[in-house]
Amino acid sequence: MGQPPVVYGQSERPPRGDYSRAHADYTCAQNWEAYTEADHETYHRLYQRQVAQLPGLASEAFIAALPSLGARERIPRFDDVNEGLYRATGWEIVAVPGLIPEVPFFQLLADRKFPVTDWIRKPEEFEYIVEPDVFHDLFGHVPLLFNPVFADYVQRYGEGGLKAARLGACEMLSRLYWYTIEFGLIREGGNLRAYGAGILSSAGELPYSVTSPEPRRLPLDLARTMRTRYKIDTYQQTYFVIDSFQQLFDLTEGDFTPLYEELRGQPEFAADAPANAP
Ligand code: HBI
Ligand code: FE
Repeated sequence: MGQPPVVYGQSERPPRGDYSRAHADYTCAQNWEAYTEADHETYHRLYQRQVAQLPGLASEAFIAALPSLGARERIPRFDDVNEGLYRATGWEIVAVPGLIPEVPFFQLLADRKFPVTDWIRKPEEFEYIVEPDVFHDLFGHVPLLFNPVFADYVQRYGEGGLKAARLGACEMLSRLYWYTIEFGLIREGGNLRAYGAGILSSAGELPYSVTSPEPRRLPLDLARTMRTRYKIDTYQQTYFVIDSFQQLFDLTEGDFTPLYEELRGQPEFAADAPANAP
């Protein structure tokens, strides 16, 4: 694994991670001993800031599962998280050096293994990083993997990804990932809440996504989601809202092959297209 992979959404800048540490499936050992006191301090500060604003903005399922990550003061050992996670849903987290190519990414999800980047941002990147780090991957993604229905959705997404790769439909399917697992909103007991990891790990986008009058919030619709472009360097201009994790799981039950065929002939929606755009 000498060469770092080229993955979607990345700039010309080479990725930060050291991919020579990775096995053929892109996983590596979590280099826990290498974290410095400053690294743990960065994690602690990010955690504190985020946890303080979860009530009223984050999904109850997320809030309930967050303590399963362990003490907030230090970057957890992934093996410790796995004891509880495997017991809860049969999922495990595995360390990776950073973003990995789509097919190995989908394969890990299909095997109920969630790849978590093991390095943490530098203090000067506290507010914004271009690549996902351990705070985004762990704090943002892992709590909901303790939810059985959501966990099954992510596995099925991985299986669908392997199929989409064979059909040349990864771009369409990646938009579903983006608008659900990364930036999804859910209606819980009549209230809007965030469940997407990109939102939950962002201090600014968490209140913005739930309360700002600016962005569009549309009911999740597979075809619309797969046709809607997205921005990776600004808050989202469109969010898709679900009513339950069961809805998400049920939506991905069928074979997407005919849908991909149909959508190939149709124009895309801009990231900020109005709800009734043609
Ligand atoms: N790799 N580590 C990592 N994390 C991701 O979220 C990720 C990835 N590689 C590819 C990828 N996401 C995207 O293709 C998703 O759209 C599926
Ligand atoms: Fe993510």
